[in-house]
Amino acid sequence: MPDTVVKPKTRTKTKVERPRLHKVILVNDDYTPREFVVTVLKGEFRMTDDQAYKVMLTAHQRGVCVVAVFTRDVAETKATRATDAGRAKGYPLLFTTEPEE
Ligand code: TYC
Repeated sequence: MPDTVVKPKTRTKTKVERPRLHKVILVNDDYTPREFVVTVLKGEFRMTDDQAYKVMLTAHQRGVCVVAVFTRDVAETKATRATDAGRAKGYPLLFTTEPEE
């Protein structure tokens, strides 16, 4: 009788998880002109005039507004660029990021 050869039946399942998305958040302040906020939103986040105005107004009225969600790198880069655009003009305009739940 030949020895019984037991082949282990294992399967390797590769699980790829989607990268967590991060929100870019616009923070209100008392000094940055509304029109400038709209210009930055349009330039950095490819928004229409209408979309940008609504986001600016929501931040103005409620204190903050979620602008958009991206992968972490993109969210951080855009938030930094948009904040720097304000700083270059001497405004305290601030964009922050936080991971989505
Ligand atoms: N509050 C500013 C003003 O009255 C306008 C503003 C809106 C600034 C949104 C920042 O995130 C902001 N001039």
